[in-house]
Amino acid sequence: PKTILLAEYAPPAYQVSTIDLEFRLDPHATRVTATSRFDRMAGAAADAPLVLDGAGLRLVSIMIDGAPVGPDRYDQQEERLVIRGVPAGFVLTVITEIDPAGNTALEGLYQSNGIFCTQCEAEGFRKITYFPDRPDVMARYRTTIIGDPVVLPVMLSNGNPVADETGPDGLRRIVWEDPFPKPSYLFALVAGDLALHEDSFTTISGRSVALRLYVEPRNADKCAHAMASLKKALAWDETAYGREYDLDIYMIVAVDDFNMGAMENKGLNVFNSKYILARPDTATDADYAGIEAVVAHEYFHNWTGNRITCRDWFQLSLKEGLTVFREQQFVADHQSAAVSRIHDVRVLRAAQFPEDAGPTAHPVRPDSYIEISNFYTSTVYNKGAEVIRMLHTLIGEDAYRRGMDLYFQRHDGQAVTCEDFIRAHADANDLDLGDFFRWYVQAGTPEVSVDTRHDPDAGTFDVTFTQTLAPTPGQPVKQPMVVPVRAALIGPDGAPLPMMLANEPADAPQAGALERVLVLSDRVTRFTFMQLPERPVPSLLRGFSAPVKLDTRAEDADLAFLMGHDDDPFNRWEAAQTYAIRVIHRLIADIGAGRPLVLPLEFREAFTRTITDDALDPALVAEALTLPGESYLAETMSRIDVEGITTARQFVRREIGRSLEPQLIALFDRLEAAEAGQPYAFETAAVGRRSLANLCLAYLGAAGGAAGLERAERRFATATNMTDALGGLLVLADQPGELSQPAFDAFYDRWKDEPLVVDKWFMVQATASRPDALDHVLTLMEHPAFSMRNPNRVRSLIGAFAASNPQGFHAADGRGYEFLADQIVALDAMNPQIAARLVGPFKRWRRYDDRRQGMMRAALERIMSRKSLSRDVYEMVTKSLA
Ligand code: BAL
Ligand code: ZN
Repeated sequence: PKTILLAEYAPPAYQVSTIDLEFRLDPHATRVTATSRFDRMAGAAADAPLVLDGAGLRLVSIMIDGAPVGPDRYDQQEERLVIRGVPAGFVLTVITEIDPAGNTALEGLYQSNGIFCTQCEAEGFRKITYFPDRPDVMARYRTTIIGDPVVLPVMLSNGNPVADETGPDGLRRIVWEDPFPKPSYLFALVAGDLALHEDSFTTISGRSVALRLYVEPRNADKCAHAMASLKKALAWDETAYGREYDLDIYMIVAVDDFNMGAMENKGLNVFNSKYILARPDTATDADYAGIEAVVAHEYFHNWTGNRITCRDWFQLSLKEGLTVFREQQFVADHQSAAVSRIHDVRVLRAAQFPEDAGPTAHPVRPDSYIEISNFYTSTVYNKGAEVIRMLHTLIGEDAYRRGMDLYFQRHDGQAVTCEDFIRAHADANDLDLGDFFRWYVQAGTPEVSVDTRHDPDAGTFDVTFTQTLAPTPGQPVKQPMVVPVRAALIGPDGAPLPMMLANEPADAPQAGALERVLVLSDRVTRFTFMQLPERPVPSLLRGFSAPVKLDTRAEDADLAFLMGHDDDPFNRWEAAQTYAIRVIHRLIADIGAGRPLVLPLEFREAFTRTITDDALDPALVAEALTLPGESYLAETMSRIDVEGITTARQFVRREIGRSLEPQLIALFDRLEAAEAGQPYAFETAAVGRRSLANLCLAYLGAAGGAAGLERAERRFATATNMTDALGGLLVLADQPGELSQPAFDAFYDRWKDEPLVVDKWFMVQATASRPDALDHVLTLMEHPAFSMRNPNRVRSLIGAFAASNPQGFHAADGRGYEFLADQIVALDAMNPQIAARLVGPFKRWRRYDDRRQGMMRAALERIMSRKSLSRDVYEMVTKSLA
């Protein structure tokens, strides 16, 4: 497979102004006629051939300006069609035939439960017709869909319907026109038997927009939350970014088989049903939150992605990082801001930090790829969002808005680069952001260490930051990054102190502020603060103002102080996490040395103070008391100790559950009583209460006491919403079979007709801690409800086991590795994108002990030895082995 390089980007020789697409729908033989107007670009050679992308197509015919083009004029290559001797301007008509029902890769046009639907990002359009399938070719689309109206009563494409008639043959022809030029990746078509949930929104300028949500008829009662989320998103983008929706119809379709979470096709989003369907008894609070976030995310793409798109796929973060940041701002404004920031950081640490430290580390703007589908990564999305957040922090809200306004004004209708985005902010505010751009081009997570020195006589407090950035594949030497550190100095009474820098005029912009943004731009940066006779406790990187690993070298006592006093809720949580990580690391060392395990008294006391403080927000208490996940703990160790992490973490959970049983029961009962009789509402306070109640139950379950298990059984059996039911089930799942199996059986029996709930049933079992974890997964693979063709199901069972059941996956006999390798090979023949995602758990193989390293490498080599691997899996495996 060929490596594509950013350095080799060249603009297309021909542009397309309009494309007229006609689809004669048939499950196995859909005929596609594409008629496009091409014009040679200024500067292109007169004999430049026309290069079209196409894959898996049956070519029926080609015409130029109505005249057939014979095989002597074109070469049909594996994924390209090259036509020679074309005029400067012409109309090309290509007829192809495709097999949607046989399309298991779910790229291009395929069927999900009989519904025709498309997924064209990044390079799926080439599986529909021959076309310059690249984002810098933007054309106006007119789409005719021809099908049997009895089987396909709903037929949709981008834009507005402009004609609709049923012919004497009984077939319906509907024509859609999208007035906005767009790249092929934003094309969409849907046809099937779908129920409509409709509403409307009046935009800021008074236009009425029809909002249409299409789902399979059995799901008609699960649309209200997605629709409410969509309306919030339309309103929010008007006030927060001054962006109004631009078409008369906004459509969303939910399908069960979907590789991604959702897709922002112009005016016609197609969604994984997981991010649309919700009813209190079928969806958890986390599902409700996910729906609100993803519906908003796809809507925000209308401006950041669709109106202004990427010049090439290396620029993916131009739209994704920015849109994730916009989504995060929206969520912070609608849910708990502190909790949502904690969640952002949890995701970053669990997924992106390991990626940055592993064999597939790449910059936010990658400079090479083999298969672009492999670059829909946490680095491009989540670290990309952190980069926009840092820009916002560095220049401030007003300057950021000026920069965004200029970006929209300057580049509307264009396909642009990350440089264009940063230049808009620099030009709008007369700033030099050249060094900041390093965040786009250098991979790796900077490590920042802090040294402090207090001089009571002089009343000065020095804070010295030292940053390092380790080499990553292809980048042996790095420049220092521009790191914004939001900071405060907390006095002994818990109040933040004025921050005066030495040699700073009293009227300097941030002089004396209680919180400041300190900017690190060199390897070592020192700040001296004045008028501090008593040593303050620094609160650094507040709100996680930069995606770095910060080592404050704080004493345990300082961490305990910040846990109780920091006025930044994120840093209170962070202090608790840092403290918990230290405790777990010390326990891991004790396990290694054969010492008896003891939970430190001060840690237990800090924990007790937090759960018994009624003044605290339950949601934040739940976050503070949730131990760092195993993946992040693994990330904090140079050599990952699988058994040590699990044993130490389990020990802490069990000890807390045991030693604080009365307090946890009292708190759980109080929270449950507060909820009793209340109808379910996805509302911040109620979500916080459910979250904390389930956490109490989890600790009680870890201790295994009768009172806790009785509560888990009762909650599972009597819950009226899925959040509570799952809270109970998760506790029962880790208990012996006589407790867990009846619960699983009852759950399946009740929910077997709800695919998204059945996914949960698979996932809870795949991640349960049980000695026969792999054998149980193998049994579940034979269950009639399991299917390799459904990505959600694969993620729920195989993906969840490999990524979130470390005891099972990393079992010392290596069977977990063999299992995953087998599944990757099997899936690669069906759905390469999903197969490549499953390689993820192998990527960190060099961080494990020698025996596991050997077994994981052998599993990767076995995959490599297969003939005809997809580009997707080939790239992930070769990079992992390199
Ligand atoms: N563009 C792919 C799906 C998403 O990030 O919105
Ligand atoms: Zn996106």
